[in-house]
Amino acid sequence: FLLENNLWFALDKNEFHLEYQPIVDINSGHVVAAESLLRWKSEKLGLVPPYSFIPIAEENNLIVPIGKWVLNEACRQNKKWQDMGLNPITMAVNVSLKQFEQDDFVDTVSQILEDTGLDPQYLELEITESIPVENISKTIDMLSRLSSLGVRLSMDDFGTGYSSLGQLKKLSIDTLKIDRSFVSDINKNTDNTQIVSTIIAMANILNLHVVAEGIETDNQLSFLRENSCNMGQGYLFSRPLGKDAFLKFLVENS
Ligand code: G
Ligand code: G
Ligand code: MN
Ligand code: NA
Repeated sequence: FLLENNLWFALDKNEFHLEYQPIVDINSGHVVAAESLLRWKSEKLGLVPPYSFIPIAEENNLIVPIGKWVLNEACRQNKKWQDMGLNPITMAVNVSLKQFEQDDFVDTVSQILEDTGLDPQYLELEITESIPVENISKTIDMLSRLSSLGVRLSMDDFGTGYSSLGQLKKLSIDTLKIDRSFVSDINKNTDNTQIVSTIIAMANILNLHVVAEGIETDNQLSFLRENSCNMGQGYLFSRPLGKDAFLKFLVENS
């Protein structure tokens, strides 16, 4: 209750900020994208981790205004880096199901792109496999309208849910992000190693981009490179960084 009470006022009190984790081209090491990650520094509670407050924000729909703030902030920051003359990168933003369910979600995204001046091709919306299949035609329609805006769509935590690679095409998905639980099993000689190489091979055939999440070791990186995975994210490259540290990383790895 304490957490929820404080969460209601967190936006007005400016207690949120974003961190950015680099997503790199596995072959060149260059930064190609960033994933924005929400952080809450509460005056009363200190730093509250996302896994504690995001589920609550989803339950009481606060994730809708919070998510809007995240989108705006992430787009604004990405435009700012471009205006500084840096190599343009894609900004990946996590979007909750609750946000997708709003009838005005596509308009909201469109308005934010207009307000911030960010070219839509540099925004990527990360959705999870929990997207509803009951009302699949409504979902397909909305994702296709988002795709028509020019923004990119990625499937987060791929492999942990039920969606098939075939479905991703119907959902206008451009990129799939292999869940880090599979990546961490690479080189432990489990079935998951085979699953990773198979996902990459099939994604390449379907012309989907692939990001391997949670890369922590050089062995995992070599395996992914040998299996033609294009992009990677994980502590091996960098932890999520504050905006100044990210800028430094971007300048050094462009
Ligand atoms: O950065 P970290 O590992 O602490 O993130 C934990 C979880 O919180 C991740 O699953 C991530 O997808 C989620 N998350 C981080 N930022 C956001 C956000 O802005 N919106 C939503 N809906 N989820 C987020
Ligand atoms: O669910 P999602 O993919 O959005 O989660 C992203 C989260 O994964 C971020 O909160 C980030 O802190 C975490 N993360 C990123 N790279 C690594 C990694 O190499 N190892 C681990 N354990 N977590 C990571
Ligand atoms: Mn994510
Ligand atoms: Na993930």
